[in-house]
Amino acid sequence: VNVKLVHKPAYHFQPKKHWINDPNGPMFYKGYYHLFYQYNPQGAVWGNIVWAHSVSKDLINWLALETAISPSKPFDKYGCWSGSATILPGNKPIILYTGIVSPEPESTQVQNYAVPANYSDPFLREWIKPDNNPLVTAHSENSSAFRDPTTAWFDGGHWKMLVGSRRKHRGMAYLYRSRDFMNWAKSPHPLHSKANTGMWECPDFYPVAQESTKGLDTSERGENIKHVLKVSLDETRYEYYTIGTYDRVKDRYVPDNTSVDGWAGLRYDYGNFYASKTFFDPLKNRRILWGWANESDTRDDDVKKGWAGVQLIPRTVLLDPSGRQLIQWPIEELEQLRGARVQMGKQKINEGDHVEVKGITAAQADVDATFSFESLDKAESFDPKWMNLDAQDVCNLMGSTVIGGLGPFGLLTLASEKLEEYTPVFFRIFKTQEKHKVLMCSDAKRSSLAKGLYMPSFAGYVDVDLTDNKISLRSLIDNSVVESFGARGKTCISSRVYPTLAISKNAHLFVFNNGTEPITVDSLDAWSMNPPSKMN
Ligand code: DQQ
Repeated sequence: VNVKLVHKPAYHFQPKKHWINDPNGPMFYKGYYHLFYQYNPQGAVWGNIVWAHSVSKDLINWLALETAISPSKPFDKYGCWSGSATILPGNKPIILYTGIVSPEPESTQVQNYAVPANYSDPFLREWIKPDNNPLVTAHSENSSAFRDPTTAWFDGGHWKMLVGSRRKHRGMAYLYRSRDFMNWAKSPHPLHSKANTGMWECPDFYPVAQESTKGLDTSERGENIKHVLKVSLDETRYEYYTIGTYDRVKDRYVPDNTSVDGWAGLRYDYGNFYASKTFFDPLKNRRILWGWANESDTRDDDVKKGWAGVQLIPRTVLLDPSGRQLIQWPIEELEQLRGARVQMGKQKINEGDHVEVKGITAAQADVDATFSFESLDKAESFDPKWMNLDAQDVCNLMGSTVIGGLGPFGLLTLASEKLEEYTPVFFRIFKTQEKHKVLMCSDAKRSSLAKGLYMPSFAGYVDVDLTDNKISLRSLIDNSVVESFGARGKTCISSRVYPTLAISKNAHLFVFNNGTEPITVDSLDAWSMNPPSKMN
């Protein structure tokens, strides 16, 4: 076994070696998707950050290009941190990014721009950082907490963009406006802020359609549009989003009263997913979300492996018809990597059963299952004490081996033959006063026999009514990645796990049920996943 490579994802986006973090400046230009990302060209730990660059025709097969932006000028001498791309009129991309102008620990931050050297090159290989940089410097803002400019939107007269920040412990997104994209003025108040959330990294702000499944360009205006504001919370390393209304005259954003604004807010992903960013894809009229998953082994492991960090599979993002949340789904292009396929016929899974899904490479697979049950009667009651806990704490208490009524049921991914190791992805359905509550878990607790790993019981609730007594689960398994989508993308959870036995050919996949109520697998399709080829 090659210890360096055994956990390396095969079909998730990753450079050959070294450290990667945030996805930056995703965009579509002249037939190609571009992805930039924070990268350390010198090692497998964070540092020496540049913008690495890859292009693709389908978001799956990639070609790595030269570094796009790296420290060289006074305005970015100590680092080229995260930022975004905007397509200006005449199909002219421009990048806004954070430059670091003083060494740690201050790491003073300014906002810069870069433009392509040659617009006729669809790969946009070479980027220029003009001498009138920086465009924006901090004044009253805290200059050590002032970064990650968004894609700009045009309101008819002005370009507007956000920069993430904080004032003491209040997280905020400052709004800047400009007529010419060069001279920027800060709006008298932030677009939005929230007490006790700390530094807002990588804000993202975009419109979503209320009565259509089309994604919207960032500058789109009109009827039946809501807005999404997502922030990445530096202190806990998780993100939350709200859905709300944007007043483009007052330049204020107000979250709906159905959206919790703060630590307990909705998350794109209840697992390992951070510094995400969306972009509008004009080719297929969709909005696509990129998110980064870091490692959850040790820093020493990363140095030994020679690589760290992965981009999760890009997801299309839509507003749920309820208007209360988003729906995410892996881009359809992923399906081209599906190889050998197995199906499980309708099958009953009784309490204590686990049934193997054979005939695929279980360490690299795409699994899509729908489970059904006779009724909700047997659901166990939800302990009111748990109302004050995170879903993650409830999953930690009520794990996959704790017998329940309706559930726990789901998949045992990356399992060793005798179940010394496994990462269960499952549902557990509770009765509450009003109706019921559905918990979804991706529990790394038993994922590995190795020591020193971070093995959290990630979990989120799923807002479904279950009137048809059915719930679906899709998991993308990729050696050390388990990326799962509950109820067709209502709740998503990504885990990073490092089995010692359940690796390569020795990894297994099972369906299980540890609830007293029998579960039926209505359908289950599983595919071995091929690695992408280089872009051709
Ligand atoms: N990563 C970048 C910052 C950003 C942080 C530096 C989020 O710009 O705030 O690599 O992961």
